[in-house]
Amino acid sequence: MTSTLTRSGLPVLDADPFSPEVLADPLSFQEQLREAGPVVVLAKYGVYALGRYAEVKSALTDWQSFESGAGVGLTNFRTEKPWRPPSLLLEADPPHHDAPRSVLAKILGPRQIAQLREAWEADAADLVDTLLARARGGVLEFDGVAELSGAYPLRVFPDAVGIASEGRENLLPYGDMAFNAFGPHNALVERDADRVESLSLWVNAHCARDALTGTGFGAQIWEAADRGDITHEQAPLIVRSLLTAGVDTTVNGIGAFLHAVATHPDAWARLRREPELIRGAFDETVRVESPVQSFFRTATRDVEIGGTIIPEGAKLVLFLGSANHDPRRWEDPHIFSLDRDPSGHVGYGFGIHQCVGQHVARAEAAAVLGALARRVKSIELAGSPVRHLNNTLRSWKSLPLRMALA
Ligand code: OVM
Repeated sequence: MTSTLTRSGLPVLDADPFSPEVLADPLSFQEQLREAGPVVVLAKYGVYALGRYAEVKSALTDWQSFESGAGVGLTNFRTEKPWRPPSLLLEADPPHHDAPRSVLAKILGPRQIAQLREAWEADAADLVDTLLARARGGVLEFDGVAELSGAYPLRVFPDAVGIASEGRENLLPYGDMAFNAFGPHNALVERDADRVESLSLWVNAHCARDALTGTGFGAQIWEAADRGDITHEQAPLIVRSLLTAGVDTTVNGIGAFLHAVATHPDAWARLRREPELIRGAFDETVRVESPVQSFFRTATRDVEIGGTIIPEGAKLVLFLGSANHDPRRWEDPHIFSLDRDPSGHVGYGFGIHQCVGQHVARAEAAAVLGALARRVKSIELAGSPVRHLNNTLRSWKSLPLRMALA
């Protein structure tokens, strides 16, 4: 791998962060990126890249200079057509961004989500009990993705939004497609080209008012439109954000946690003794695994960062996963540790776009991981886990686990 300099003295990397090899194991690319300099040019895509914690965090904070409205993927919405109408939250800037954001932040706020806790814990207990009933001699081998991390969010989140049961199998493929779409038009995007239309039709149909039952998050978004907090035209697109970003993210966060504890038996033993540490442990998982690896921004002016001027209109990619492994910020950054304070990590982003669903993610994780901690004495890998590749997500396709009942 080469690292050369442009005429302005800027380091250039030829490596492709969206290649199958780097997606499968991004740590060495990330180290190369951080070591090359605070701002690097990715030759293959002609974009700037940030891999160090300090610059990633300051670019996330400075939304005036680094806009989201031109898209937070490689595609520049000012010059190229987005694959779907832009998100009113993710792909928008103040002032347009603010009303949708504050409506959704209230609906998904910590108090609101705390009210779901008992029901979600009961659902988690039920899922885990049914799974563990298959144990023989107190031991069970199973796929942690198929049976736990990929199952639990689908069991609670679509109900909380208020969509019908039929067609929920479309949610994970749609999210996978949306997260791939932030990257380049590579084989991962091409593979789903013939599904974009049917998956989008299904998701869009479920954003309509009459497709959303009862008192769910979706119905509450429409009620906010009735109150005039947002327009009725905005409501379905805000529901679409929930259906896009609400499932794959938590599936991968919970999957990352299962992998972390299966490979750190002492941590699991401690979490069983001190279950109040589970929430912090999940945050450490989000830091170390960074289920969302990267997002792009676009410079709104010639703007200096890390001693480099990024020209107006240029795209830059912010590697959240790399920032979360920057040794300039974290001691032994690659190590999952219950003794570390992971706060300040950028796994949920930072600033005005920081994950609006993070209380949902934490509540789901706490429910399912708490249910496991009460019932399972030990967790270990029962085979080699297999990665699922995505241009943005760090994901497991399968996670063979062996659990011993308490
Ligand atoms: C959205 C959205 C928000 C966060 C992540 C994301 C596909 C989408 O508002 O649609 O990834």
